[in-house]
Parts: sequence; C-alpha cells; structure tokens
Amino acid sequence: MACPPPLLLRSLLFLSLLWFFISSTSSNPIPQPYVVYMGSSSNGDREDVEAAELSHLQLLSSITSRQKSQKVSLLHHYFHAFRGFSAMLTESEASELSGHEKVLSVFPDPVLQLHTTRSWDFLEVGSSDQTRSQYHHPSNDVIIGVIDTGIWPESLSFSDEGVDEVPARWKGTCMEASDFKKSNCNRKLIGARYYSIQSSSSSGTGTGTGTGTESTKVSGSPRDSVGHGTHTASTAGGALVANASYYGLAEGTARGGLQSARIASYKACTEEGCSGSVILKAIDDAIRDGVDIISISIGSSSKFQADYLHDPIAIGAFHAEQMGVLVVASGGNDGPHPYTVENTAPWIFTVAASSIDRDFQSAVVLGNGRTFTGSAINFSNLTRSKKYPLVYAKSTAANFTPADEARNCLPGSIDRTKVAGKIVVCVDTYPMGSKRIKKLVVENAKAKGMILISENQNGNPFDSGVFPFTQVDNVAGYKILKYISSAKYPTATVLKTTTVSDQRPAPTVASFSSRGPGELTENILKPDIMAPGVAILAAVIPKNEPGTVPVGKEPSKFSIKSGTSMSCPHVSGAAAIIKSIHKAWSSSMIRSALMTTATFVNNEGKPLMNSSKSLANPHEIGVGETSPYRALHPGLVFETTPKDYLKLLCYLGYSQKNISSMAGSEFHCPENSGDERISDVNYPSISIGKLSRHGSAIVVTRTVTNVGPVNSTYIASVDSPMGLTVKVYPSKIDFRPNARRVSYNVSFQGKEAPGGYNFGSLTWSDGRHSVRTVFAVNVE
Ligand SMILES: *[C@@H]1O[C@H](CO)[C@@H](O)[C@H](O)[C@H]1NC(C)=O
Ligand SMILES: *[C@@H]1O[C@H](CO)[C@@H](O)[C@H](O)[C@H]1NC(C)=O
Ligand SMILES: *[C@@H]1O[C@H](CO)[C@@H](O)[C@H](O)[C@H]1NC(C)=O
Ligand SMILES: *[C@@H]1O[C@H](CO)[C@@H](O)[C@H](O)[C@H]1NC(C)=O
Ligand SMILES: *[C@@H]1O[C@H](CO)[C@@H](O)[C@H](O)[C@H]1NC(C)=O
Ligand SMILES: *[C@@H]1O[C@H](CO)[C@@H](O)[C@H](O)[C@H]1NC(C)=O
Ligand SMILES: CC(=O)N[C@H]1CO[C@H](CO)[C@@H](O)[C@@H]1O
Repeated sequence: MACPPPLLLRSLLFLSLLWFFISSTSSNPIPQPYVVYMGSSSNGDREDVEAAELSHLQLLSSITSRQKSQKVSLLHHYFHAFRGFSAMLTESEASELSGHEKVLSVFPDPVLQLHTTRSWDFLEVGSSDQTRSQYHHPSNDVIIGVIDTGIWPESLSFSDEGVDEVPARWKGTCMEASDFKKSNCNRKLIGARYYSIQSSSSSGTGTGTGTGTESTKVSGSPRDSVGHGTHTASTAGGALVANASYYGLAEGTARGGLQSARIASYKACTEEGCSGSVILKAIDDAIRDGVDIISISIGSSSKFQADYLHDPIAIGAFHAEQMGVLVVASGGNDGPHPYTVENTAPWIFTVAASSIDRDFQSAVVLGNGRTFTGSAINFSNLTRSKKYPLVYAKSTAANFTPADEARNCLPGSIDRTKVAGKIVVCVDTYPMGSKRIKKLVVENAKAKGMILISENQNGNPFDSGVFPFTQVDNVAGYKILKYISSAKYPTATVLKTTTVSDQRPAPTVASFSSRGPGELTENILKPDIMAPGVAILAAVIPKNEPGTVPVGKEPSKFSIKSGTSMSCPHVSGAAAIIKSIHKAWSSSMIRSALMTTATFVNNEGKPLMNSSKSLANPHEIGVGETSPYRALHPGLVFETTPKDYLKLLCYLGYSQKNISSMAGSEFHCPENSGDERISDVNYPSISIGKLSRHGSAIVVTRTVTNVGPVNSTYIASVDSPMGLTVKVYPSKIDFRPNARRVSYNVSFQGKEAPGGYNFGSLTWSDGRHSVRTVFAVNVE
C-alpha cells in the first residue's frame, strides 16, 4: 500500500484518540460519548489542532483530582468556527464539566436520523424540471456542503463537464480511502470528507504526564454505501443527466438546482444514523473549507427536542450563520401531527415537503373487467390478459389467528397454502405493520401480487420492486371487496406502473411532512418553506438487491425517494441560484428572498391544500412552495443579523454570560427580555404564540431593505381572517437613495377573533414586486 499523503496523515492524527489519566468519582463509571460545547471560537483559524487539543486536555484535567487512574478518550475537537470537543466521559465528569465557566453545555452525544422515508419507502417523482432548466450559470462558484451519508462519485450527476476551475478560495480536501481516490473529486465534486466513528481502543501510553497520544487506525471512506447522500447531493447541485429514469419511470433530465454549483460531501452518517458529535465536526470543517450553503437532511426526534444549546445541528448552524453560511435543513417526516417540526432554530432554513404534479399508478383489473387505479411503483410482469385468483386476506387466516391480524397481513397471520399463486387484498387498519412488512408477508407466502386498501400516505407511491403491488383508496377497496364476496371465482391482475403527469392539484403538502408550530418557541413560524419531497428522482448507488431489479435490467443509477430529506436539497439548490446572482447577499437576505416570493397557489390557481384536500396552513407549508426564479428579484428583503439571534437567545432566557460566549464577545441583553419579544425579531414571517382576546393589541416591528430600484414606493395590503384586526403603520413606504432600510409596525387585535391560530398575510407591493409575509396568531 502506498504511503498516505501528509494531508491524510494529518487528518488521521486529528481524528485519532487521545488518552490521558483522570480520576473517576462517578456513580456510573462507564464512560459514554458526550459533546462539550464551549461557544464561539474568537481566534478563528489561527488556533490549530494542537492548541485546541491541549486546551481541551487542560480543561478535562482541571475538573477533578486524579487519584484513580482512568483513561479518558477525546474523540473530536471543534476549533474553527466554534470551540468544544467530544469525549468519553462518565456521568459525574459530564456534570462537573457542565458547571465549568468555559463550558456552555454538555450533553450525551445524540444519534440523529436521516430524514428519508422513515422505515418504509415512499417513492418520489422528479421536481419542477421546467423551472430549473431556465437557470444555467456556467461560471458560477457557489459551493454547497452536503452533510449526509457520503457520495458515489461515479454518478453522472457529479460529472464536471463544462464546469469551471475549482474556486481559488476553496480550502477543503478530498480524503482518500481504499475505495476512494483523489481523482474521484473533480471540478463538480470538489471535496469529500469522512469521520472516524467512535471506537473503543484499549491501549494507552501511560506516560507520567497523562497526556500520551495514540493513533488508532481510522476506518471508513467518503464513499456512500447507503445512497441517501448521493441522492440529496445530486438534487442540490447535480449536473444535467439526460434520459435519467428509474427503470423507465419519471423519465427525463435529472439535474440539481444550479448545474454549475460545486458539491462538497461530508460523510457524517451511516445506515444506522448520524452521531451528533460528528455532525458538529462536519459543520466546523465545512465552514472552514469555505462552503456557501450547508444542506442537512438529518434530524433528531420530534418527540425529544433538545433546546438550541444542546442540539448539535442548532449549535453548528448558529456558528455557520455567524460566518455567513446559510444552513438549510429538513423539517422531519413526523407529520401530520402538530408540534412535530424539527430543526426549528430561527437561524436554520427549515423545509417542509410537497408532492409535485407527477404520480405513479398501477392498475388493478378484476375478472369482471372493472379497472381501478392504484398508486404504486412496481415492476410487475403480469399482463392484462391473464388473471389470478383473488382473495381477501381475512379469509386466509392461519390457525388461531385473529381475523383482524390476517386482513392486515401481519407477520405470521396468513396461511401460506391459502394465498400461494393468488392476488391478496390487505387492509391498513392496524397501528402496526408498515407497507414494507405487509408486502414481505404476502410475497413470502408465494402470492402472485397484493392490493392494499389504505388512505395512509396515498400519493406517496410505495416501491415494491418486482412484486406486483398497488394501493387503492377506500372507495375502490370497498368495490373490490364487494366483488370478492359476490363472485364465485373472483380473479384479478395488477399491472405495471405508469408515470402520470400533470396531476392536479399540485403541489400539495405531503402527509408525512412534519408540522408546526415549533415546540421550543411559537413566536417564530416554522417550517419556513415547502419544496418537492414526494417521489423525487435523483442519483443513487446502483445496488443489485434481490427483488428490486426487474429481470433483464441493470441496477438503476437513479431512484425515486420521498421525505423532507429530498425537499431540503431543493431549497439548498434554490439558495445557490440566488447566491450565484447576488454574490454579496447575506444568508438571511437569501432566505428572505425565497420566503417572500414563495408560491401559495397550486396548478389550479387555488390556495395550496394538504393531502386530505383541506386548505394548507402555514404550520404545514410555512410561507408556501419555493419558487427560485421569482426570488431573484424580491424587491425588499428582511435582514436578520447574528445580533438579532443573540437577542432572541436573551428572550428565550439564556444567561448573558452564555450568550456572550456564543457571540465570541461581550453581549448585553436588552432590558425587557420576555419570551413574547421573539415575535419582534426581524424574521420574514410573523408568529405570535399568544394574543389575549381581552388584552391590548400586540405590535411587532419589521425592517425591510430595498434591493430593487432605489426610488420605489410600496403599499401594504393585508389579508386577514374575520375577526382579527391587523393594522400596518405606515402603510406606504417611500424608498430613496438615503432611505434603503425602513421600519414599519404591524398591530394585531383579537377581540372578535376565533380562538386558536388565525393565519393571514401582509403584502408590500410597488406594482412590480410583491413582498408577501405570512402571519400566524394564536388567539386565546
Ligand atoms: C450557562 O452556563 C452555565 C455555566 O457557566 C451553566 O450552568 C448553565 O446551565 C448554562 N445555560 C445553558 C442554557 O446552557
Ligand atoms: C435519450 O433518449 C432519446 C430517445 O429515447 C435519444 O434520442 C437520445 O439520444 C438519448 N440521449 C442520450 C444522451 O442518451
Ligand atoms: C389537513 O388540514 C385539515 C384542516 O386543518 C386537518 O384537519 C387535516 O388533519 C389535515 N390533513 C393532513 C393529512 O394533514
Ligand atoms: C414473472 O417473473 C417471475 C420472476 O421474477 C417469474 O417467476 C414469473 O413466472 C413471471 N411471470 C410471468 C407471467 O411472466
Ligand atoms: C431618485 O430620486 C432622487 C430624488 O429624490 C433623484 O435625485 C435621483 O436621481 C433618483 N434616482 C433614480 C435612480 O431615479
Ligand atoms: C413602532 O412601534 C414602536 C413601539 O411599539 C415605536 O417606538 C415606533 O416608533 C413605531 N414605529 C413606527 C414606524 O411607527
Ligand atoms: C414502471 C415499470 O418500469 N414497470 C415495469 C414493470 O415490469 C415490467 C416487466 O418487468 C416492465 O416492462 C415495466 O417497465
């Protein structure tokens, strides 16, 4: 094996485990991985690895007397944009550290999950190709850092044909591994990093100073073995690939938002998940490497949301924002229940998922000639002319099995001899058993095919591989069951999937998309925006897994996936388009431009709807569906500064000392720092978590910056629900060369308003630009 180049050697050292002796007085003496967050790195790049390591060791050795000798291993050091480290600590060491004056927070290293399609597969269609094709900027140098499962560099989506030289400002690297060469990076894929997963090596050097180091072998590679990172990266910034399809489905040209965007891949996740300490390291590296945008389709859990100072994505994103890097993150797939949206820190651009106007349909043809359209992706080889016996799973129950389990096709509930060679009808009325499991149960019983009657995730076609499958709604299901009970010898067949375009209405909110309000504060509206996340075609690793590849075909290099994981990189790509044209814009200006110009009507010209055909509200869609081309000329933008975010932390009740430490300099909280003042932060939407019907009006202030023609006059118009009185002062703004930034007030009075959330919008217009801000006001 060739000698590793110095850069790699340095990385190996950097990632290596450091051992030293420290006593343990813990009741639970078994060390666990913890993250220790120490605030801003005011030194920036001047601090190097060795200095960081030394100071972290000093901090650790200061916390406790060393009587019993126990080794403590340091895993990762953060020192570019922020300070801190991860280490194996006992509970008592962690608690002792959390009281240290240099430390802001100490928390167990969390395991985060990819925001793809939970455990089962939704399948996805390509996204608004027509919009993307108009924007092509060959000499653009926007760099998108994708923190995910790595990259499959051979994909045509990462071809650098026609892309300019790597920007001179790029400081990143292309790490090598046995299956990943420097030459796997190019002018499109300009960087690839991976991280050591925490390992438990045992040998220490045991020197008297207690600070001996030992290099352990770092295993791993930037190469994606899951497919998720390849999919998200190609959606965000992939090259144009003609004739891409998933075995003929969703055929068309695959491309990222900005074809000339550069991609840097940071592999922080495996199939099992992503460790929070590694995500922090990846964000710290990405900021230093020089990315413009970080795309992160990962989250913790909507059920156990950590506060901003104990959440690795929120911490990393805060410092990214401080350094001018926009962080776009997925809002999660825990919908449709309220309070499920994740990654809700106000400095994160939070994305919900929508369907697009494409669907995948697979028909059921009954023996009596009737045909029903279902939703699925299948590679069925059945034909219309040959029918198979059709049975309702309820009547195929195994001995001693409740009929309800059998009709739901749960594992062990079906008698194989009664279903072999037949088409089986299952229902979805039981809280357990995903589509994937039901399909495996029926397939393993040697059935010929399966019809699932379910409204659950209808519109998110399930990929059943080569097994004939379709999902029909309750109305069609009722008719199929009626046919089974009335016909003497019921028969049916399930045909192969076809792509159906121009579906209406579209977009609609994906039912899995996590919903607001945010759990940590209701005074910022979340999610921010919606983008395509249902059945998205993008690059993957061609995998030859049994039952997924149709007979006679090569494994596909593209696949159809669903989730907010897929919607997030659409917004990252959209942000890259804005950045490519408006190079000097801050991340908050880019976010504002995308938010105030988002679409709130569907392809029928009606307001956006959710998947149960009700009007979609801002807790589902944020301000609406992203519309990158309109965002190039927003007219006015809301600038949110790092100082605004620091004030927001004051309003949330964090101590001035801790906030100063995050800021990297002395910061003074405003006198009146109540939680309700969060509504007043200069955000491109307005949310008021509590407006008392009996109290006085709540007034919020916003400041807009004119980025359009210098002499412009904007007039406000309000669309508010009955009973909620919304007044804007002033309602007319004249922008002049010496008045680019202007403030206005909006007052909300809820005397006559219905209880609960009231939604509406305020739009500034100069006749050419429309600057729409959405509001959500909870009247009590
Ligand atoms: C702020 O820092 C102190 C220690 O300096 C710590 O005790 C406290 O828990 C910190 N607050 C938060 C919200 O992390
Ligand atoms: C794409 O397919 C069309 C017809 O199916 C063919 O004419 C064209 O050459 C193909 N393009 C590429 C780049 O393969
Ligand atoms: C759609 O919106 C309606 C009205 O807000 C709500 O009752 C329903 O649960 C929503 N459906 C989904 C799937 O989110
Ligand atoms: C369909 O393909 C399967 C193998 O995947 C084969 O066993 C079966 O005979 C085929 N059916 C027809 C009707 O061709
Ligand atoms: C804007 O208006 C000012 C007067 O208020 C005028 O002097 C200036 O020429 C105008 N600029 C443009 C670009 O029209
Ligand atoms: C907005 O309201 C604040 C107090 O609530 C006031 O100080 C400020 O002058 C008002 N601004 C405008 C433009 O009316
Ligand atoms: C949508 C799709 O690709 N369907 C496939 C179903 O299976 C048949 C036979 O294998 C293929 O020809 C279809 O392409």
